[in-house]
Amino acid sequence: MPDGVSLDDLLPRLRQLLGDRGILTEPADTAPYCEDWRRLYRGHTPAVLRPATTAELAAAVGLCAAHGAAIVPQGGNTSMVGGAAVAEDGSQLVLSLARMNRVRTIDTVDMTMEIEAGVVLKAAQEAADEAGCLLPLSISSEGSAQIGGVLATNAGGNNTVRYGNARDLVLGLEVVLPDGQVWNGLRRLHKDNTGYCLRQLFVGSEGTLGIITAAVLKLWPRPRELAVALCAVPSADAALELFGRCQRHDAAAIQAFEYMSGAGMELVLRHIPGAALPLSGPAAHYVLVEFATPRDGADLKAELEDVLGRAMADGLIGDAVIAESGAQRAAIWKLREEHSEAQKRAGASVKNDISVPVSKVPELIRRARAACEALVPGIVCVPFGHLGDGNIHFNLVQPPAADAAAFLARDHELMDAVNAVVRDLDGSFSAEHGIGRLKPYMMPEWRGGAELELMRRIKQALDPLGLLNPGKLLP
Ligand code: 2HG
Ligand code: ZN
Repeated sequence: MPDGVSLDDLLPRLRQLLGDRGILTEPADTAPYCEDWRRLYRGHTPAVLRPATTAELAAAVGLCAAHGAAIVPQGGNTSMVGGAAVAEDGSQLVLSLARMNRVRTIDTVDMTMEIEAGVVLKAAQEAADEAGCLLPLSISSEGSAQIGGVLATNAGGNNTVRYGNARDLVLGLEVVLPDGQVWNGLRRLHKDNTGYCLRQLFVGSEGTLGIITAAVLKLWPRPRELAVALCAVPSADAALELFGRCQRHDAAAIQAFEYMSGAGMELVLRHIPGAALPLSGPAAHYVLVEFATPRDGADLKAELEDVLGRAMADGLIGDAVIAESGAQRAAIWKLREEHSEAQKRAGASVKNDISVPVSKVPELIRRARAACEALVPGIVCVPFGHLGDGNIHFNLVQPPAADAAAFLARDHELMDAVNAVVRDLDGSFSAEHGIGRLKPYMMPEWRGGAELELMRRIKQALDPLGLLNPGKLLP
């Protein structure tokens, strides 16, 4: 704890406020909150706070502020950049949103859902589905990630190509400010020009400006038809050309357009039980394309067959399969969604969540691969991701026989080499995972000058004591 913070006084008060279910202090209970999904950071905390309501949360934050105690807000703890990692020195309390997990309302006329921050994304999707609607946010960690964290990091995911990023789905927010005040901005208006757009300030702020406690999200009609295909393609250039053809065929039908490399697919097939390649053999590059529509009788499968058949005749596709059932669709998506897990099981890895203009994705993959192979011979390059919006996860797995710690010690060198290519292609060093604790050091070079200065002023105005998620986002 920072000087002057008395836990002896604060913790009993927090327990009184939140009740025994609302505070964990035993090391065995707090441990799961102190390690991130990638196992890059292992910290220590005197307490995990688990309020059940916005009022409880606000009162707890107010108490912490009065005591000068720092807080790390935490949802599903699935950050790829240590966005919810707690410090090693025991100076920060974890604030878990997990108990605030109610879907408050779904309005099928306004096509909105009001939902609490601790609802797991998959549960939110299912609730929307039961109401005949689609919540189009879809990310690989949706079985654990919670709405609050998803919004605080402005997650992107598989459907950005059609519906935008998390921020594009937010109509309203409820936020607890660093001093414990509650801002209720749970409006569900599509037009509301009444000053600064505060909700967008909090989306993507990674828990450094306020704690998102609830949100109003936009919904869409649930698709009646879905068609998904897995294609083996000869090159990333062919994948890009195929994307262009799908767009020209029917841009509005594309719900996802994902790229995978042969190396990534190989890791999934090796490490993930039940994963099987539904093609005649392995390939160097793959595309997963999904069409969806709320229209009845659209026959999207025939549409997809038509586009893919012509692309095959022109040599853009070597082999392809279109799912015939929901189970086959899920099996194809599993090959894509298990990429991170397979990579984790394969050993130490360095991740680059980068974006470039869509047209430059093939060049990015080529040049970043050359740069990394020159630095670490035998390195396994695993580019995959959201080709349709230009966001590639240019991930790197240690050479099979290498020492994991020695490989990880070179993470900055590898990330900087990839980022040099990204910069040259007018891209971004963080597309959808945020900055967290891993990447603040990159901010001055990429966002320095007036941009970083503005961010610092905003932080200072909202959280002058620097108590919310210290050490994240800003250098
Ligand atoms: C995905 O697209 C996630 O599956 C995770 O953004 C990517 O492991 C990663 O780097
Ligand atoms: Zn992704």
